[in-house]
Amino acid sequence: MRIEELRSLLGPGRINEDPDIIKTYSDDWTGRYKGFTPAVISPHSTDEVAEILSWCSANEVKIVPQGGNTGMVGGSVPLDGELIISLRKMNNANFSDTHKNQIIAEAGTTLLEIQNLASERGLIYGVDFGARDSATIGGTIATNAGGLNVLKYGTTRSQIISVEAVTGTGTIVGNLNGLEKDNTGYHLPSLLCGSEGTLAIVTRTKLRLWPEPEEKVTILFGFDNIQEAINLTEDCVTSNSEIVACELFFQKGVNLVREAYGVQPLWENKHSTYLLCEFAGDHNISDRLSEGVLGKILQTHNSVLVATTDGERQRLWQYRELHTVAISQKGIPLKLDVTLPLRNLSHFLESIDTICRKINPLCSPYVFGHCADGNMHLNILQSEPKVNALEEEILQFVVSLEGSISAEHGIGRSKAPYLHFQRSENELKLFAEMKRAFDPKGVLNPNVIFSSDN
Ligand code: FAD
Ligand code: 2HG
Ligand code: ZN
Repeated sequence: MRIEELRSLLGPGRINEDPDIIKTYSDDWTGRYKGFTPAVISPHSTDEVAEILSWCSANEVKIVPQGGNTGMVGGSVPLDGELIISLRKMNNANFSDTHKNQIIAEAGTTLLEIQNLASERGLIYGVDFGARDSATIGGTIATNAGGLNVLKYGTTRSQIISVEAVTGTGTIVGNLNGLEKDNTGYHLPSLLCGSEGTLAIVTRTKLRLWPEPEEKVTILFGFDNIQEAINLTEDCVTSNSEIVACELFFQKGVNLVREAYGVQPLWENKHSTYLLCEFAGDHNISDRLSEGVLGKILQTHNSVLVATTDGERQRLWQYRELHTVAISQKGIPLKLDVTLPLRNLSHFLESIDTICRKINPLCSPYVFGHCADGNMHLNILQSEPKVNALEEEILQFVVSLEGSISAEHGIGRSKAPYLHFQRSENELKLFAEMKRAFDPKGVLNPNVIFSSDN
């Protein structure tokens, strides 16, 4: 590989070959994917991204786009020795001159930087989740990240008004016009959301912001069975327009969070199931909550904690948000991220232990997730050596229940061998043709979404 040629094209300070530094880019957050790369390239502008990709294309050099490297499906890791292009140096973000409720951001800006900027104008960005301080806006577009507030604001796809990107040949496409209505042919922002760096590298975007709610109330419910929690979820989403989050988790996960962080037990550990609901809107939400369906439950259900201040709300959220890190402290889990229709969710949740133990009696599954979206995260500790059998059996089960094998983390490398469980042969052929149109030399993120097994 003629890295020197690329260095002379880009100028100094763009290419890092220091083994100690590039190691930190080569392994992923989960610890499951460990790659290797000759160099990490850090462009400072869209034109530089275009230079890099046109050089890669001309020389047929494969390259992996990377943002915060917090992805959960191995999509940002150079498993076959590819170059890494890191967008982290491109991290400017400002309010748009043309639309007061829009931010124009470079791809490497973190979610937290966007959220902080939005709050300067009393606005919020609709996507939020635990990795907010490292995940980048480019990475969230590439994975179409979901998170905690999809119920109210939608996934990343619903926040992106315009996008600028560079295709596999080094061609700059898109615009930053920020027009809410722009039906001029194919919609590039929609197409690139969820494309996982296989079609183009996102360089800049225009994001839609929302008015900040005046008040938030967070309520934690303890239950003794799953169906009760699902019923309450359905009641909330059908009767309350102020609900923004509805998160499900279980005592087994709370035990791990308690062990890792020493948080207080919930109702003396007597419940199996927890539902965390958050409401946001105009002042006096609590008064409105005391009316209607939810009001009855609040009056009659014994295990309810209501939080109205930021500190109290955060105290309740930590039981849910710390699951991922607490699990990682115990080992490297097999991670599955699936959606089930709500009508099939309790059957899935009640079956999962038996399915896992049938394949590997020693494995230890943890489940938690975004209940209103039917999106469950299944983290299986001690999954070795039957990882593939576990993945296959569980994902087939999800498909048989009319669910999805990837809810919000994407396909990456880890789910690529299973994409045909859900997508038809005709669709996969069309995907391959789209990939060829954007990246004819196949330099961008090889083996992500597309697997040689498909
Ligand atoms: P990376 O991990 O660097 O890359 C992810 C993918 O995007 C890769 O395929 C990469 O090649 C591609 N990519 C990166 N940047 C670009 C670009 N500029 N152009 C084109 N392709 C690019 N995800 C959720 O959806 N919801 C959650 O609730 C959630 N919670 C999380 C909590 C924790 C504690 C952690 C560690 C992760 C969580 N994630 C969640 C997963 C992860 O943060 C998201 O997938 C996020 O979108 C990845 O962003 P990133 O910048 O780290 O991307
Ligand atoms: C969450 O919702 C994230 O907390 C991470 O999507 C899920 O760790 C996981 O599997
Ligand atoms: Zn999630």
